[in-house]
Amino acid sequence: MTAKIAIIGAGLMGADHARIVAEELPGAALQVVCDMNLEQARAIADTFGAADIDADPEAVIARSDVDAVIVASPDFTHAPLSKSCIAFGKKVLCEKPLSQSSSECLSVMEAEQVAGAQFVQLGFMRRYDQSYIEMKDALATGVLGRALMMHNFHRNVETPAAGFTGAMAITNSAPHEFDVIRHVLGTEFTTVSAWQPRRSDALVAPVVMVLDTSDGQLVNIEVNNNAAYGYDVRAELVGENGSIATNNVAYTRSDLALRNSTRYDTDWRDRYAEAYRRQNSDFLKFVETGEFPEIGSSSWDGYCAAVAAESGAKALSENTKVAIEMIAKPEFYA
Ligand code: ISE
Repeated sequence: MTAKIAIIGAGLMGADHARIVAEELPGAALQVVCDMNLEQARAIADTFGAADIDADPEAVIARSDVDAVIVASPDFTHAPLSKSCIAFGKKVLCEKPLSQSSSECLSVMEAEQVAGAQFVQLGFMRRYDQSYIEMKDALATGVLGRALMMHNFHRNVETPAAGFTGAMAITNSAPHEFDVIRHVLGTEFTTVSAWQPRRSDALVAPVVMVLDTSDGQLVNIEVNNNAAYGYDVRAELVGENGSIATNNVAYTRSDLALRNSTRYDTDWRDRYAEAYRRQNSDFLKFVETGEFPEIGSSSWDGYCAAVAAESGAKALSENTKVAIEMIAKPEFYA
């Protein structure tokens, strides 16, 4: 049976999800593209052959010809739309973050628990990236010994919007690190400190965070939204016996004028293309079987990322080390 999927939000990520559903997900059909901007919805629908367009997300979620939903609208709509999907018994792949407010994440968890099943998979796609998969496997086999530290760099060419702040680097970009680090290490964060160097211009400066984990590891995260040279995400996990680092994907290297060079992607859609494809095909299995994907990110994970982000933003604004305090993990998400 073909799963009919609606995409809510026809921006950058909505368009990418529409392409994946239409071109890379056998067993799924792109049913509706929904956006307040109907022209934009029409353009994406025509490009990828969607059956229909709409401007009202709630009406789309309710439609009987929609089996599952991908939410790629602005951040503040993620939790309310996920809750509507739960109310209509539809599985939802929700772009990150679930919410920038941990209490709103709790309300999504509450809705799932009342409904008695998981409905929400979060778009923390790095869990599906081969480099992080190999890093997690290396730790699990024991070859690295006990994990001691994880170093992380997250660099964008430029900020997504004018007015982007250091706090937004923590609440909008760093949640990817918060999620994938918890996933790889299998531990929770306990404290966070945050700093920014001074730039010579008005652009937002990088944010550097240091976090402790419940298992005594130290983690550092640099988020540089104005790195200028390319999209560059790296991580190194250091164990007592050795270390493992992620590589960027480069299929070729040029040797020219006494130099060799490789290229950078301009943003995450190319760098993580395969991770998105794997993530979305796992979501399709979730829709078909009702079984939550083994490595997928749940609303509990969205809550954990939101608590870390809130604490990180507080650490930055108050220039102090902040405790990361979470509720105990509900049995429901075990
Ligand atoms: C951005 O905020 C995102 O949402 C992307 O998924 C991420 O890869 C990018 O680096 C972030 O800055």
